[in-house]
Amino acid sequence: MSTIERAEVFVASPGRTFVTLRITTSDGVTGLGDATLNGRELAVASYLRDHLVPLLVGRDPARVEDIWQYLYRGAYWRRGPVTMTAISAVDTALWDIKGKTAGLPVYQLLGGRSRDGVLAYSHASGTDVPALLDDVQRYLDLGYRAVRAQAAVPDVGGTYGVRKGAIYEPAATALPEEQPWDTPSYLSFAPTYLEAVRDRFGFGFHLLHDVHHRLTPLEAAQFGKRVEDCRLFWMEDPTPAENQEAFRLIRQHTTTPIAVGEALTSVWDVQHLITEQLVDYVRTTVVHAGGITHLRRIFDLAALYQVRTGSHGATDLSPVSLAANVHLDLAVPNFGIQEYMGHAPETAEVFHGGVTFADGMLHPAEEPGLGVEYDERAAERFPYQARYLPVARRLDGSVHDW
Ligand code: CS2
Ligand code: MG
Repeated sequence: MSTIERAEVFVASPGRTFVTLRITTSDGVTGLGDATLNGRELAVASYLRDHLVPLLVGRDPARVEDIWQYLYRGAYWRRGPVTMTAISAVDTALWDIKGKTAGLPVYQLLGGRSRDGVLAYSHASGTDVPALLDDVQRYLDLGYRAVRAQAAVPDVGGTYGVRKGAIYEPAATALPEEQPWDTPSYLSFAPTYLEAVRDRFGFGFHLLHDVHHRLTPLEAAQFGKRVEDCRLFWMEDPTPAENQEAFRLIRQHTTTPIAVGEALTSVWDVQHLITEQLVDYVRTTVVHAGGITHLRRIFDLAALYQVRTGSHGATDLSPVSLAANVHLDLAVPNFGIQEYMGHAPETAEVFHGGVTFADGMLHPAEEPGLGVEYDERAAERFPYQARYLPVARRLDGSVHDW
């Protein structure tokens, strides 16, 4: 019987920081897992190195479910982003190994193809409306059939989601940047630029928008109602989701579809949202919601309530978890859409292989496993750089949700 011989944790910053777990079996088969938690990455690296790796060596790598249960129930202190991201990385690496051992791409182990490709959306943004419209045009020209639109709010300074360089990366400073936020200005301005996008480009593609946890339930209801004629594919994270019941008020006032979940890490964190049909898309991902093993449970629960998937896919999710998500996206019956922002060129120097994009769709690699390899020699050229996500403050100086 093959056993887990070693598990290594790599922390490097090729274009941005990624934490990567590599498990190697006694047969020499390797599997990769993404353990990146933007702004708190060393906590996960330590959870893996100091607490999980000693428990993995010597185990049977084929026992994916048993190891998941062992790590989840055995922690006693359950759930939360650090614990679940660490478990996600182990789980993803074991699925990679299982695919390689079976000689099959992971999607074949998940029931095979349910669709020809995985619909993707990417991020258009601008410091003003003309710049946003140019960026939407760019993504449509690249073949995207779904585009997210975000623009800076005039006279309020830093706004969520506006790209500064080639790749949108919010964790950009050695200490948290404090960005101003003003809800009334956003509520007045954001609907106008979403309308401007529809006025310019029509309704022949999916338009998405990320509110990024910034509104109260009533403000979110106002916003959703105001943009109904824009026919958004979804408004994302309209209000913080700790109180899942808060979404009922939004639901009562608007038919704009709602997507929630990128910051949620277990089925219990989205259970009420799904079973009460308070959302239309669940955004949980392989890297933060317990790996393929747990994410497929979330997606199966969602399918019972006609909630579709819409997994997170920002630059802080590595090519490993993006690949794993696309394998799962290809197979699940209630797939909705997959976020895909691409990565910096330096990232591709370290992570070889993964998903391909063509004609608005993503495709996993066909080779056994997940189809990604990690080049640790190349990673040595990109030593870890601590970076923080911004903090938002209202104009009166009080902290707001970033
Ligand atoms: C955003 C993310 O992609 C999204 O929908 O919410 O970019 C998010 O801000 C980052 O992943 C945080 O690290
Ligand atoms: Mg988001």
